[in-house]
This record gives sequence, structure tokens and C-alpha cells, in this order.
Amino acid sequence: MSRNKPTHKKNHHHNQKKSQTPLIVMGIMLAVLAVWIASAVVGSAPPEPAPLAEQRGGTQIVSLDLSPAGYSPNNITVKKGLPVEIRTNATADAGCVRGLVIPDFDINKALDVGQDSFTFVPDKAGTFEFTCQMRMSSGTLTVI
Ligand SMILES: [Cu+2]
Repeated sequence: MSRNKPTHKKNHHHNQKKSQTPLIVMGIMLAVLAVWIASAVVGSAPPEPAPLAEQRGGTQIVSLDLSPAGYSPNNITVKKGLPVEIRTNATADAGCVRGLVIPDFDINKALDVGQDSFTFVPDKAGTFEFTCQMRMSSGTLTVI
């Protein structure tokens, strides 16, 4: 049984001093990335309050589009104590945005592609976050 012997030489240990320029460039790129991420996080906060949800027969109707871009609208305002029907319309490629989690109201739903809905009663006032299960897409639920 024969074995191929390695023909290449062993690596020599280079004692040569390396330039620090790539390190500095990487540092600057990381700093730029950090600023960009920080501004994206701040920019995702909805600045203006959403109009109050439309009411039909004692139920507040909220239509939500679910897509890879996230929740649209991502800012909802409802009245406390009245049932809220969330009517979703999800694209086939919405992925995890078809999940809707509102921890403050113990809601964790998986919505169908196309139309789906669920109802809950917001029993406390305040500003609450809703997200996908991975918390990558989010929106704000305001209860007044
Ligand atoms: Cu997600």
C-alpha cells in the first residue's frame, strides 16, 4: 500500500511585521455598521399615532397585511374593553411575519396564507409591542 507524500514545503514562520491598515479599515467599517444599525432601530419606531380602529357592531376591525416587509400598518390604535378582530392578509412568502405575538395579551398566533383572523379583548390601556416569533418584525398596539 503506497501513500502519496506531501510535496509542498512546510510553512515558514514569517516574522515580518504586518501593516495595520486592514485592521483600521475594518474598525471604521464596524463603526459605520454600528451607526447604521442604531439609526435603523431608532427609525423603525412609529412616530405618529395610528387612527382609531373602525368599529362595526361592537367589534373593532383591524386589517393587517403580512409580507416579507413586515406588518402593514405597524401601528394600531384600539379602544380598551371592546373586542378587536384582527383580519390578516398574508402573502405566500410572508414567512415568520405570519406569526403574531402580543405578549402583554397572551397572544401567539400563526396566521394562514391569504385571509385569516382572530379576536381578542384589550383589557388594559397602554402601548404594547407586537412582533413575529423571532422578534425581527414588529409593530405598536396602542390601547386607549
Ligand atoms: Cu420573524
